[in-house]
Amino acid sequence: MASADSENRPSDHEAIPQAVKIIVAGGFGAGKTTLVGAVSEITPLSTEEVMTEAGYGIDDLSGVESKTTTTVALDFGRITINPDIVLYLFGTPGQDRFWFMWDELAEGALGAVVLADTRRLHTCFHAVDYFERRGVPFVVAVNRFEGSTSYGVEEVREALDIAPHVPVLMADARDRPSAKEVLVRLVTHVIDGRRPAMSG
Ligand SMILES: Nc1nc2c(ncn2[C@@H]2O[C@H](COP(=O)(O)OP(=O)(O)O)[C@@H](O)[C@H]2O)c(=O)[nH]1
Ligand SMILES: [Mg+2]
Repeated sequence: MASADSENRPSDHEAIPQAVKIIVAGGFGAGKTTLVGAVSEITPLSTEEVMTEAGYGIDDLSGVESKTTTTVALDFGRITINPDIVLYLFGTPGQDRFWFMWDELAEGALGAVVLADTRRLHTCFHAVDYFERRGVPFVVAVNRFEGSTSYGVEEVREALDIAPHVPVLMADARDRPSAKEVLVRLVTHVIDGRRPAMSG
């Protein structure tokens, strides 16, 4: 391995540039704002608003009726994974009526985290499908909510029809180490995917 410590700029030989954009996606109420807030070193910029009639009858609240705030535009946070990699996190707005923003968000993204809500697994179908179609590498983080059926990782993989090479892991979006582990797993997954098979 060539040592290029004097030049700290990313070169096209490196698999990962220094500052990378990561998308945090998942259904409405899956824990996106929570995850970005749990790991961010900077006060996460969030545009959380008390829900108003704007979403009445439009946003699907089944399963999360107690939720009174919603992310209007997006969550933004930053986390340093190691001295070489700083992640910039962009949470997607969960509401269906903001899907038009996804292409904008996905532009230049290294990868994505899809938060799967165990109460409403179907709410992350769109995100899984979207990243698969766009070829954006992603991991699925299964958020365990109290009182919900506790699915195992393999059950969720099967239910969402996730390809075998895509990591699916349990997580708690409220817990910093857990949320950070999800991001590290994503970065590792991206690096593995970019590395030409050169084992041995
Ligand atoms: N039990 C549990 N609750 C969570 C978890 N992540 C988020 N929550 C709670 O679920 C609610 C919705 O989370 P939020 O981050 O606003 O969801 P978002 O719509 O995806 O941004 C909040 O009250 C969180 O405290 C988790 O991993 N486990
Ligand atoms: Mg939110």
